[in-house]
Amino acid sequence: MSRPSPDAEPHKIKTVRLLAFPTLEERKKNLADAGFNVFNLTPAQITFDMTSGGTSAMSQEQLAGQLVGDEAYAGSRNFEHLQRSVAAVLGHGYVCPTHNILGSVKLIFATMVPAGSVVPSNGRDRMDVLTPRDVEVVDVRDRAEPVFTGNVDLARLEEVLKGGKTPIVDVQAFADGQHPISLANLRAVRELADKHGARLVLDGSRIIENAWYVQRHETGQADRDIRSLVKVMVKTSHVLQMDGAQDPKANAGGILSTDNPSDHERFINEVVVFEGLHTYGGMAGRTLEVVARGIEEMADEDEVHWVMHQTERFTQRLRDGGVPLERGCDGAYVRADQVLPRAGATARDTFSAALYLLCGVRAVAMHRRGSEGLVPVQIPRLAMTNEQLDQVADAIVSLVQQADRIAGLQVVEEGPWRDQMAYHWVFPDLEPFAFETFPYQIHTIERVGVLTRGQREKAIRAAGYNTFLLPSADVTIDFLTDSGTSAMSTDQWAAYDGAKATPATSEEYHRLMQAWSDALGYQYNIPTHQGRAAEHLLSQVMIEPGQLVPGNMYFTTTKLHQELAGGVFVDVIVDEAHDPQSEFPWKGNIDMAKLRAAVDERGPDHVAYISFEHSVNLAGGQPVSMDNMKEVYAYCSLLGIPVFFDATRCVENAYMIQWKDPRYAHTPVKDILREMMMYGDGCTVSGKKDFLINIGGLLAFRDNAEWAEECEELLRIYEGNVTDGGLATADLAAIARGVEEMVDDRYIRSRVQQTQLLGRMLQDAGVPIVTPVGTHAVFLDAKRFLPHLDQEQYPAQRLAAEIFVETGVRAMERGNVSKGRNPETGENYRPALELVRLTIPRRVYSNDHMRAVADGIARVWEKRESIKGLRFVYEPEKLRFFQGRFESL
Ligand code: P70
Repeated sequence: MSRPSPDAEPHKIKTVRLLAFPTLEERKKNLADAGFNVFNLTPAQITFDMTSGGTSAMSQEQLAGQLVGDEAYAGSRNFEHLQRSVAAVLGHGYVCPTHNILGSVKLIFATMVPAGSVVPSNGRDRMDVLTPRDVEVVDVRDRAEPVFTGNVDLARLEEVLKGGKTPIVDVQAFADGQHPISLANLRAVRELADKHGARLVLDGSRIIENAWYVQRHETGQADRDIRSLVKVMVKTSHVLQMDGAQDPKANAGGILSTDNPSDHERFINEVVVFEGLHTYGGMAGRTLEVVARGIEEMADEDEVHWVMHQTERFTQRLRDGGVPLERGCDGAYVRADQVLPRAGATARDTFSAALYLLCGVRAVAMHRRGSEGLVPVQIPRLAMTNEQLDQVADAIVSLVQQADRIAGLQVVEEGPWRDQMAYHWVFPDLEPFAFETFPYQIHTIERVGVLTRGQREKAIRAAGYNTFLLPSADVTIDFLTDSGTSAMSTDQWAAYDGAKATPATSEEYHRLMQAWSDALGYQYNIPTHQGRAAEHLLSQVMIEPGQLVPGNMYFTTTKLHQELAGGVFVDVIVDEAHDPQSEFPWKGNIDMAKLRAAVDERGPDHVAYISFEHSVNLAGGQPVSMDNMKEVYAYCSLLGIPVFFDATRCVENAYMIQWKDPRYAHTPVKDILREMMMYGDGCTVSGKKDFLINIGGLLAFRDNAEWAEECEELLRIYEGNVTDGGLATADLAAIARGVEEMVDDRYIRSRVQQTQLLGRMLQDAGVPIVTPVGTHAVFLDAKRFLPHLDQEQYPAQRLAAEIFVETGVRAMERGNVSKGRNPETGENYRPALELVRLTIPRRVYSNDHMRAVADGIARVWEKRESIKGLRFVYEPEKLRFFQGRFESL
């Protein structure tokens, strides 16, 4: 098939689960406590748990489905949904739910396979549970077949069938995770089964992966989509069994489906004995729903191709690094016996223990002890980025290179099952492997828009060439803003769900007060519904009409509220901030000379306060240096002028200090932030950015009770109660957690470095951007990008539209359109900076997304000369950038 391998996830991250990074010392202790058997470790002790069963990231629709499980004993609507999705996707008319794949196996054997039967199978991994059932399982896998290594040796099968003791033929799609079967072979098996009166039972737990393999490698199947291949495979079997925790991406559950009413009748009469009733089969209602939705979604072509691309890439990287392995459909199966020949019978568990010791990754062979020396390193579907997988692969490569330092585990306790094993070990002296990656895994995904170029052309015309007017469902990668767009963590959701709502005082309020004062060190903390609400209160309380408010570049809402209170904004930012090509590292700084001049001209009494923004948004996310904060504060406090921070992006600024100021290189961001905040008297915050929440704001004062009281008075009038600021109790809980997560050094480093990465890739392609790259966004310089367009032709507006058409990326114009017209002359302002902002939401996109964006914009850059300007067809008087509409010149 000519389909190119995908360049980035066809989805964004909806919810993250934070990862643990145990130190080497902790890993040693954990291993010893676990009897050196990594099966006994828990996820809180593990960085990456490389197993695919029940560990997939769900879609947001599946997650939502958890809450519509109707948990009825009989005839639940979730069961009806399951019937519909099985019929639609698998094509079977009857379905019997089971608690998991073992439940399905149990029903089949109880109803169809009498003791003493001979069961031919192309898989080995069910031997553990089949042999104790007094059946003989015969391996009929065709070892001579090079491509479809899961094919059944038909001659051998016929031989077995002729013995007359074979009621079912057991065929696994992607047997043991490693061996795909061809459609032609499956059909031939069916014919033989029919001829000899046996049932073909297909284990479709990995049917998606098998369908993908058929599409790629079987003659004549390249043009069929995954969905139709899945259906054909299912319809070729008599009975389908499926593990809900594999392809349907649930955390448990299973199904048995068929078209044969009498087989179904046998299942449902047996299900009551072992599993539950035929309409829930041992699954919770919510699991039924998640499985039903998972089956509906699992054949999504783009998603399947992404998952398989990840697997191939991962395996290839291990191979390139010299790791002996067998390829799997869900990861790599490492030949531990070849890596650690001296370890003998304990090679697999020794490999697992050594890998955990090296880097905190768990890869574990489970079930019964056996002779095959493979350790599965499976990829939890959709849950990891390529970058994380690359690093896991590199860690394994490093382990293999150090293999001669590793002695085998010594058995202390044993049993037939792997979980019963316990060992002694002398820790080998390994060079540890440290991860440098997002400190979270993907917990839930949200599918993104997948319009064609032609459809996007239509969409942008319909939106009047204004990216604000595009429906987000049409957008592939949404870089409009980093405001309110963060992915929440599962801990935040847990706090959110656990909050006890009240319009009065809540535990969540107290917790939030504690979190804020821990993070910022301020005594008086007032919640608001978002940033501009805090700006409103502060401006009303602190500004007397006619007073100056010097600040380091304006922000729209901030300046508006200062002006509504009668203040006069004066820009005292350093000159370098206005130069998109200056490499000055602290372009957010206040120019002391400009500040002194403003104060001297009117006298300190006529200055309301200093409006001091961290990581200055409109300058390009440019940081303020610690020295500058100190100097401004030292100067102002002598004169009695208060300093208030706009601390909306204070953590990003703190990270820039850690990164760029050698004196702080080893200071945790949490401590840098506390020091920064000491050089101010209070702050306003739009919590929708750095504070990792979707709604909320803060107004805080370091120690001035009087100001706080006056603000609270206004808060009661305009916002809500002093104990919620107009926010839901649940959101208070989510903010409190977000404030703890935002100062994690790994997190904030990966956040800002992702922005840097995008900037570097664009620069490498020659695209003109504002430098140095700031913290939350990369700004394209539209004047240099489209020099043939006059500012009256709105080059930044057109560029943003063009980027959407070429790439599906939504950006925001920050130039002539945003700045507006001079009310006196009616002329456009023609600002110095004519920019397009690519703003990166937090924890939402992978670095592959960044690469896709950079490649797409590079394509626009290549054809820049053909890009024409725009003219207004509808121009609102105020804030015209939100609703304005254009047509192409
Ligand atoms: C953005 C957003 C909001 C913001 C900010 C700073 C430094 C205060 C606020 C207001 C949203 C936005 C707002 C107006 C025009 C365009 C976009 N910035 N201070 O995308 O906070 O939105 O919570 O009231 O950046 O940059 P809030």
